[in-house]
Amino acid sequence: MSVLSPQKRHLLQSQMAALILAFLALVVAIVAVVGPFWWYKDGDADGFGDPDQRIWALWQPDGYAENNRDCYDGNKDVRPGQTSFFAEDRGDGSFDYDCNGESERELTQSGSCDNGTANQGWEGAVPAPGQTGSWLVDCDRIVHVLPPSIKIVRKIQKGR
Ligand SMILES: [Ca+2]
Ligand SMILES: [Ca+2]
Ligand SMILES: [Ca+2]
Repeated sequence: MSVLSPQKRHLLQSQMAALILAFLALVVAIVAVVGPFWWYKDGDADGFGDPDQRIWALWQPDGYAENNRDCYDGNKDVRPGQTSFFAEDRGDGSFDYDCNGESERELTQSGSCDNGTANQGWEGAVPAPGQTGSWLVDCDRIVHVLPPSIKIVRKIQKGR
């Protein structure tokens, strides 16, 4: 067994310290270039992750997304960019399907009957998403009866 001289031991320690510093610099460079290393749970597999459920990993784990933009991870129809409308709430009572923080309604116009010609739309107040209302579709002129009678149908308001 050989014993290192103090000079050789000092040189070896300096080389080890330089090696550790180089390794740490490499890790920092990889994180800066390759990132992100945070992954977000994508329980409904719509490609958008839950901001409240994240893990750290070098590679993307199964069931996780790179982004944290899913506002409701229990429904794959709820995601940023959704443009469809739905008659039922997304699962938590909300109709915010496109994750912009608001429930939009598909139909907002009011209906009217103008000299027997129907301008299609809701009769009365515009119902909330998921609620039904009376939708004016036609005005029937009936001889001797004024104002014209109104045909109405029930229609479900859809929201997103
Ligand atoms: Ca999701
Ligand atoms: Ca979703
Ligand atoms: Ca919305």
